[in-house]
Amino acid sequence: MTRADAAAWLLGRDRYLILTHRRPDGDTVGSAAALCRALRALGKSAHVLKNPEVTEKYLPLLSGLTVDAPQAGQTVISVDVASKNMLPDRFAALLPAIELRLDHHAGESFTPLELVDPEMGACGELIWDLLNLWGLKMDRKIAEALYTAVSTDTGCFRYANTTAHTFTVAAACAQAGGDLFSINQAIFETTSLAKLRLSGYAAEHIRRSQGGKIAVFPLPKAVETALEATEDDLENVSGLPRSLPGVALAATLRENPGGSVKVSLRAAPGYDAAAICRNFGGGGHRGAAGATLKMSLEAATQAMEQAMAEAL
Ligand SMILES: [Mn+2]
Repeated sequence: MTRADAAAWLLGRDRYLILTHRRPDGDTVGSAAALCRALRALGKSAHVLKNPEVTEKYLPLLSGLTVDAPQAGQTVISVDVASKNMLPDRFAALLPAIELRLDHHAGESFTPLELVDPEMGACGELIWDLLNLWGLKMDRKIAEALYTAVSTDTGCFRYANTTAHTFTVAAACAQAGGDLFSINQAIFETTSLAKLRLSGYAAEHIRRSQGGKIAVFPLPKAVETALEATEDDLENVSGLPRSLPGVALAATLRENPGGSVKVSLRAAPGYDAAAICRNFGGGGHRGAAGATLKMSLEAATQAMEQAMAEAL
């Protein structure tokens, strides 16, 4: 679909139920909140399906917008959900009901209709384009939701996915009266003791190879527990190995409860994180991608080190 197609399609329907992804980040939550408020401003009924994994930092964005359970006859759409595996388990039964996916991940198609633009640094940028097509003016709450979406997915406008369009959206959020300073303080400046301890652990356990071009950070579940790290504390843990000088490919590996290992891979410009992750059934963007490996943490770490070395 083009943006105009999606805008018209959304205008022609009602009773929206918006789905966010597993381990929800600022982009999926901010995009869902902004789209929900925009649809309501258009006179539609719209809700975001409650995702219990949303952390305290992003929960206020969804205030007054969520419902606990789906209802019959709703128009179900997803935002920032790259693949059906990214749907929370409790949303799985809704998969056949999702009519439209709004996203910026190239990933696999899993809905009859989709508006996907991998050129966008954040899904929130796509939502802003829809608002413009509808001629909607952002209010402060929409502006703060969209700013949260675009700032988090671009690492506060530092990652390679940041474009002029990203800044245009951010400027519009400022113009609409969003309290951007408070968002920046809460998301990018404030840290926690657990986060600082995590950095300390990372400094001692990141493994470097290929002359420092590759860095991997295996993080055992037992360590997360011992450091009392919450999902908020761990949100940007994949940035730690990448922060070392000279690193071209950086992977952070976390143990899932079921015994599998979740890999977050980051690549410097000129390298393709998604291509490496596809070897393991995953995917994503050139700069940032992920995969789930059904093996021990140590075996997954070695498998990633080998795949990354081959990709250099
Ligand atoms: Mn995103």
